[in-house]
Amino acid sequence: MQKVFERPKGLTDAEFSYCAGCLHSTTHRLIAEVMDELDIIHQTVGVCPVGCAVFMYEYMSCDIIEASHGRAPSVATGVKRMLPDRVVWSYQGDGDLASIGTAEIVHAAGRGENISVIFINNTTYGMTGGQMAPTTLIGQKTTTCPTGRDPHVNGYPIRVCEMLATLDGPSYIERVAPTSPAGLVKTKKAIKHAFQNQIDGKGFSLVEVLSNCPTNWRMTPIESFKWIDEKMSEVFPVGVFVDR
Ligand SMILES: Cc1ncc(C[n+]2csc(CCOP(=O)(O)OP(=O)(O)O)c2C)c(N)n1
Ligand code: SF4
Repeated sequence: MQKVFERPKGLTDAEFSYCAGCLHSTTHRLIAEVMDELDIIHQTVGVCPVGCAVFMYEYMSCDIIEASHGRAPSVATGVKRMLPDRVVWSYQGDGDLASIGTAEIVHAAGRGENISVIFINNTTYGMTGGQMAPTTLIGQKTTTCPTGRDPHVNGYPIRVCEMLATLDGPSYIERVAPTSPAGLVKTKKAIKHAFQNQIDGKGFSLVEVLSNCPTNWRMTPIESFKWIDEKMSEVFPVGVFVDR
């Protein structure tokens, strides 16, 4: 019998610890599929964040390094500069990348480091109980803003792609939403483009994935996909911001 669908080699046999319907799992799979297709598992180094993806080293077949709070782009920079023949990617949530690691991501992008960054924006600190993140939408309720984000008290959401796109360093920046079959195909294509850019020596790439946190959003997975498509993508529009 012909096999038409199988577990990518880029994933280990470990079971994901993510909540049901969480797009962290889907995005892991897409990264693994891209590593398979580019045949780069044995020359790849991933850098994990703090947050729910902290256990990513259990799931990926490539080498993985754990970085402390927000420091993943700096760790990835060090690895890539020491081992320029490796494909080096970081995987970071919005609490990790857009809050604690703001300086690291801005300067790695500004330097045009030849690394690929996968940025998971779920508008919340998932792992630590759903606190407000720099990407939390105006009016969105979280455990630390139970009446909804008020811009006069809590400030406005930060758009990472738009902000980094003002710099000369990045070679590729795209925001995607894997909430539909078409969105999944686009997300995988974007991740592959970010990895290929690095292999071609083009410099810094970042793919922002509009993601969900059904647990802390208090939604079913299907409701969370709808919320991404209807509410989140209004503030964080999908599209290509830089490709050169
Ligand atoms: C003030 C503060 N500093 C540091 C931490 C440590 N910490 C643990 S998980 C995490 C980030 C979680 O959010 P995110 O990066 O969005 O990942 P998610 O869990 O949503 O995937 C942080 C910052 C913390 N909880 N609070
Ligand atoms: S807490 Fe949220 S982000 Fe973390 S695994 Fe569960 S659904 Fe995903």
